[in-house]
Amino acid sequence: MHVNTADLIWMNGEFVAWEDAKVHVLTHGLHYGTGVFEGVRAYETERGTAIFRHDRHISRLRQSSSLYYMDLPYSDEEIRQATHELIARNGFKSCYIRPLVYRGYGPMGLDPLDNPVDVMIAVWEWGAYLGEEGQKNGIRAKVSSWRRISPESLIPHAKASGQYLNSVLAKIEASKAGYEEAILLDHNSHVCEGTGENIFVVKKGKIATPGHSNSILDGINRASVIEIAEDLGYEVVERDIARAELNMCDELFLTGTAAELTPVREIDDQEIGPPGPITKHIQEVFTDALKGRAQQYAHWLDFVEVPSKA
Ligand code: PPE
Repeated sequence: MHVNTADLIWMNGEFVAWEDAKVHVLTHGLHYGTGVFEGVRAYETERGTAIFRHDRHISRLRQSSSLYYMDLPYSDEEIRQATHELIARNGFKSCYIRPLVYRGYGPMGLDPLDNPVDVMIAVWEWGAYLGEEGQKNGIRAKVSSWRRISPESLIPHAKASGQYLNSVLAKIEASKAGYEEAILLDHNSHVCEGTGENIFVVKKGKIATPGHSNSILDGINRASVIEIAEDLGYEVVERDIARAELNMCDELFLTGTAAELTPVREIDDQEIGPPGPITKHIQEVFTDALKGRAQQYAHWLDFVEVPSKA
């Protein structure tokens, strides 16, 4: 997917031109994957540009940093303000936001503790991650031959750069085989998540999603969708999900910042069907929440002052 460029990127406290936002080739994170990041979205709403659950994303960024022994050298408020200014100065009404905290240029070798902790924030315009057609009518997914990273080797709860090699392998396998997304099982062969999305299974009106001990990334949209579903009166349980439940369910959908809520209409060449009533119901309210049309969830929005571009 090609990146739509913006004018400016925020790097270690400064706004630099997109094409000048460069690092040294011996940057630690480039060699060893020692970085953590976030994926956040800002939407155009009637009351202006709003960042969805910004506080949650910033605290997960700090949590991921700390799990990898990095001290985030900016306060939550500094990160928040930098993001606001970046969106405003790039003149975006809606965009994807990518903060990255990484071990920078310094000593080589696996002990990173003497390397600087560098921080950057980039924003760009990013459309439907799994396609507009997919978001509307559902995607075709395949259970990956790769297992999701195990907590015995890495930290599923951290959104860490190096850990994404696991998602990259699964994504390549699925796309080469002609599917839009891969679903990974955890190290105990229970359903875990997509390469960049959490997963929900609907059967006989009840909703289930893998829990924290299933090696998931604790998705912010996952939490939002659980809250919305419960508010709508649906029962949501977090539990182990067997692989076959993916084939036997009535409805299946994914959630994530990039993917938002994307239904799955086919798994391993078996038809689940077009998006069902529960998926559509939740998707509608969730989309309203993202776009600032749901008063009930207005407290999830962090508004940005964006002057119109000169
Ligand atoms: N699991 C994984 C592995 C994951 O990467 C994401 C987000 C989620 C679950 C959902 O989390 P949340 O966004 O908090 O609801 N994936 C990000 C990266 C996508 C990318 O290609 O880069 C995202 O959606 O921004």
